[in-house]
Amino acid sequence: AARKRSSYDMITLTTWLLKQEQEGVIDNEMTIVLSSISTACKQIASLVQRAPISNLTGVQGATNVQSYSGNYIVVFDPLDGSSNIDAAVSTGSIFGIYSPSDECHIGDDATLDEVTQMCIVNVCQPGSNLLAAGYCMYSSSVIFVLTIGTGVYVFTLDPMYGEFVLTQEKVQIPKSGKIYSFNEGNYALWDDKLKKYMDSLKEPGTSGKPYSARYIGSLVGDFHRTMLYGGIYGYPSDQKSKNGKLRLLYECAPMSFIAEQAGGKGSDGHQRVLDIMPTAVHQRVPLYVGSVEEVEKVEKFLSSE
Ligand code: P6P
Repeated sequence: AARKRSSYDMITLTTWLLKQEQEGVIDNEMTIVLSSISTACKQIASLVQRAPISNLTGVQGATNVQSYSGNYIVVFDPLDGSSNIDAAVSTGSIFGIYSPSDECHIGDDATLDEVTQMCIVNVCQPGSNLLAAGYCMYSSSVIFVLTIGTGVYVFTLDPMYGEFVLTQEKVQIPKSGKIYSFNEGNYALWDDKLKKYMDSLKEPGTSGKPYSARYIGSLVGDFHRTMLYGGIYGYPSDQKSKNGKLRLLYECAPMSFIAEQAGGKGSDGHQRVLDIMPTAVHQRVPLYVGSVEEVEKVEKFLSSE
């Protein structure tokens, strides 16, 4: 488990980012981009927490965006799991940061449409190119999780003074975990090999205890619990959704990068999510993410004869 920090040696996200910049791990522009994302997440947190009051409910379908600053491309899913807002169930924002791919040559006189198109071209890169990724979970606490490629760091919003403070560093996903997080309502639509895997989790086995099912229906909440407690989150393909439901660029790749940085695994059932070369901005892929042994177990079932 990651080393927890006590309250008196508080390090804010701002201080932590400046330290990374001072040590040359990130440059000043990355510091600014990440600070801006954390500010946006604080604003979303305050909107989400007052949703029923300010009639924000029913906000489904917030737009997933790509934006382009000087040296960085940001993919941002501002409110993943937004259908949970009306019931005040956890939601989250997910982000990933890339360098512009070397095909990107945007002329100074480029039109907005050309810049947008080039941004889209730029962002179609494998997740292995991610420079940073993270999410903000809006739940009983507001939790900002970040990796810049040196492990996974967890910051908790202290409402007393509106700052994210470091509460866990170098998080490690347990190598195995007996919690599975799938929408079993889709069971009848799944591949037979996946059904066999799912059935195997319900056998008590030598330990005498079957797995426990936990499903929030919000990727950020289900992922965060999986990262801290171990286990597996999955959104498989099925007869209706041939590539599953989750988006590669701004859900599966950032979460897989975070999982790998925490010693876990992110797979589409057959290959590493971070190796998948996107062919479309809103492309969907199946996702199995969490403890290494749990992801490898489902991969084994899916590749069996
Ligand atoms: P289902 C939310 O819409 C989302 O994109 C993820 O946050 C969540 O894990 C999944 O879809 C839930 O989908 O089909 O189980 O309701």
